[in-house]
Amino acid sequence: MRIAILGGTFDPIHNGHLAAARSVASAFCIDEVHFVPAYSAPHKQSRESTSAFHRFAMVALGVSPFEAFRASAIEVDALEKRYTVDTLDTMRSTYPDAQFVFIMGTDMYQDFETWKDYRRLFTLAHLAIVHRPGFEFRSDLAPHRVVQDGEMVALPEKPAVFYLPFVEQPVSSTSLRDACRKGEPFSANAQQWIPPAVWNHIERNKLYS
Ligand code: DND
Repeated sequence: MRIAILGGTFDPIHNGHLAAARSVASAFCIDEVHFVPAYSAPHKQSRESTSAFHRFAMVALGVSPFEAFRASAIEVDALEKRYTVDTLDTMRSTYPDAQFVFIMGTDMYQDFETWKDYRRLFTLAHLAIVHRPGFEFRSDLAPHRVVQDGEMVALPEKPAVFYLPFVEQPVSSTSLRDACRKGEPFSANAQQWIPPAVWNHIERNKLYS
């Protein structure tokens, strides 16, 4: 089985996350994509983020239309900060026969050396780095292969790094939160980037107003 993992704060999840995950799923013939909301992301102050429970709920609502997508509670269940290296170790013991692809945007890959045990991360899973507009891909960190749009890639036995330059999703959770706070007409634009069920959850719980 091939499992892709998209870790994030997801405050909120948006169509850019879903599109990036779909691109990776089709390039690598992925069976399941696990979206893993952080209880408290290692690089952020937790007071900056919406409650982990609301963020998990939004992820569950956002992924539900997609059969291969899952909302994973592995990090929120911990009720404390979890590092990606620990999450991957847990996933590997839960699914001993699976191959893993960890997805991240070029923004996150730029500071990858600051992640806990980043060298070991290269050995625990394949890395699929998706282009994020405004953030250049760092080609100096590790040998990598560039994946073309529409290409189907056979995963090698040994974990490798792949770059998907064709992902083009000009959106961020920060700008969506700001637009919601400003109200109309900004929030109407934001709504186009947010799955309808997630939008309802935000509105009913006044998450960003
Ligand atoms: P974010 O806060 O960036 O999540 O966190 C990403 C992941 O990195 C989380 O799982 C963290 O636990 C992990 N992390 C960060 C730092 C240190 C360590 C771990 C460590 O273990 O030491 P967002 O919700 O903002 O974004 C989720 C993902 O989606 C990110 O990879 C981001 O780059 C990507 N993304 C986009 N990709 C393409 N186009 C867009 C995107 N918007 C977000 N428009």
